[in-house]
Amino acid sequence: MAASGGVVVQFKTLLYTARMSQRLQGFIFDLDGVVVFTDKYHYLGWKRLADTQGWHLDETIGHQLRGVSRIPALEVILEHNGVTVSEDEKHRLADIKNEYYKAFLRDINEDDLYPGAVEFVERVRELGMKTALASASKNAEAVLEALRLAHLFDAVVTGNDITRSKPDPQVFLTAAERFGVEPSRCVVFEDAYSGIEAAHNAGMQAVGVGDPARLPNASLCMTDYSELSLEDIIERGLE
Ligand code: B16
Ligand code: MG
Repeated sequence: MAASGGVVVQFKTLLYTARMSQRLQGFIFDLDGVVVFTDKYHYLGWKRLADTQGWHLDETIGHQLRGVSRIPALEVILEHNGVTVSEDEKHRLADIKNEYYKAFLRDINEDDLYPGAVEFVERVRELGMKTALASASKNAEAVLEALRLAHLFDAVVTGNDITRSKPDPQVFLTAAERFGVEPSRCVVFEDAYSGIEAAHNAGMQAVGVGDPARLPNASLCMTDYSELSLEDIIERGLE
């Protein structure tokens, strides 16, 4: 009994040492545009608001809204249009956009999932990594629930848990704290320029999800999860 107990202890020590030598231990996923194509519905919600107000909004401006919290996103659109409104009016307009967005959410289904994302998160978990969902969206829980994704994550941080918009690192630092991994051992998957900045501001590495031309600040960019060599990333990080 004593001998087999000793073997178990040695095995656990070996496993622990192997884990500690790994560069990464925590994988943090943004939601909109990374796990689910709800980024499209955010854009269409803003576009509908802009059209009703007679404001210009195109996809180039739309990309600047990625990852940006609700009121700051509205302020980007107002600034592009040279429009000034009161704080109360900003909240009224943002509420209207949110209703448009929620109407799109009523119909979301598995076709809205980013191909390969769920399988990728499952593999990450099988390899013993901690996983977190970190989104600026106050609607993130509703999306996770509608698509039954919550079980994939050890921690979930949403727009309801944070007070500062990306590029502030708050959303990612909160995720790291919740799943108990040092920020320097975390990697963030992000579709937003501001989100990559936020990851770097948190002292984390970042994989850009989307066109590298719009994510020049990411050290690695991809559009297909099956392109990534997960074991290499875990051992060596992105450098
Ligand atoms: P809500 P993410 C972000 O989510 C979206 O990219 C961004 O377009 C949106 O304005 C923001 O959430 C706030 O969303 O209005 O639903 O609270 O990309 O951080 O998952
Ligand atoms: Mg996003």
